[in-house]
Amino acid sequence: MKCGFTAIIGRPSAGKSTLLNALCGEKVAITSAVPQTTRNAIRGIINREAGQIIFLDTPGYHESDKKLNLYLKDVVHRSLEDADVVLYVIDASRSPGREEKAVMDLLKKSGKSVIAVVNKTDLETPLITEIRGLVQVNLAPKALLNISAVQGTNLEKLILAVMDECPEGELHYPTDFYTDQNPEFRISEIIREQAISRSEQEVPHALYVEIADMEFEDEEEQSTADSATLPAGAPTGFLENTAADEPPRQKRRKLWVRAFLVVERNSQVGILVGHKGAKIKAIRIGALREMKKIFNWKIRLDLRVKVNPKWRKKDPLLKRMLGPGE
Ligand SMILES: Nc1nc2c(ncn2[C@@H]2O[C@H](COP(=O)(O)OP(=O)(O)O)[C@@H](O)[C@H]2O)c(=O)[nH]1
Ligand SMILES: [Mg+2]
Repeated sequence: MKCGFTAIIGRPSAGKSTLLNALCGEKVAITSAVPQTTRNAIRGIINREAGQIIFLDTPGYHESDKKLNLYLKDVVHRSLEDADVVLYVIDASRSPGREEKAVMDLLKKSGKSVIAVVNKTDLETPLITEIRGLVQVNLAPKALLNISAVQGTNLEKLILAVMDECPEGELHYPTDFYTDQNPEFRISEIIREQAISRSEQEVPHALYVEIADMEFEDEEEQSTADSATLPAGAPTGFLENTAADEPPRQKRRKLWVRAFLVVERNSQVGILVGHKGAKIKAIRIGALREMKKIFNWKIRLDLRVKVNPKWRKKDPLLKRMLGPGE
């Protein structure tokens, strides 16, 4: 069997997270028209007869010396180190320029096998030929494909090309897993996505989600909180979206989540709360709707906003959120 780790690398907004979701057939990474919303290395797993590919979605690679950006860049570097194969995503709707060249240089230096994809070809932009030429000359990838993550064009071809470059080995995950992220992380990302899509200007980047509490209880038989509490970092993968397999109306588990949208300034609190609380309500309802698609739990969400001044400059917090920095 083949089994390999593949880092998805590219500039902000190239469509990396959208592609990961399309490949996995499930939402494992949040996506947004706002650049730089992916902050961690998100894993999505796909299984085929030939083997298993574990994709790592990464933050967009771009040059900046701000502290949060340095951490994000480090997430990219570490994913690259861990990868057997690199899936390089280029946006067909944006002129390549110096920034794209910087990404190509980074990939070349890594010495990894690269599969390159020109994404958003559904937009039929005039840049496609130029981009393909540039990638061919600078990187000479193992394969170069035109794709559309949104329309699902050429994705099986892409999977075959990546699988070809994966080493032989034992599978890392059971074949029915599509992610290894725990529910707490997925829920915090869903809430963040909903907040991002409903706020603008500086708010999306000034925002993180803190899950203060998560507890399970059975709907009919109340179990004790202790035995029902989700262990932190519980490995899941989780097949909790198999709603159809569950017998109907039998003690569906109820999950109670208490979470905070954390921003940097008092002025941002108002933006997220909205007039008479309309904004936060919309975020909460949107998040619950997305969670329902993934988890077969009855979920109650208590969502509030709080301030943590200048959190993007705080090393211990960034370390906890994103792993060790440089
Ligand atoms: N037209 C088109 N838009 C896309 C495609 N893939 C992604 N996008 C859009 O590009 C934006 C950025 O996508 P995202 O996956 O968050 O980019 P990332 O920063 O690379 O992870 C979103 O608005 C997506 O809907 C595609 O194949 N075609
Ligand atoms: Mg992303």
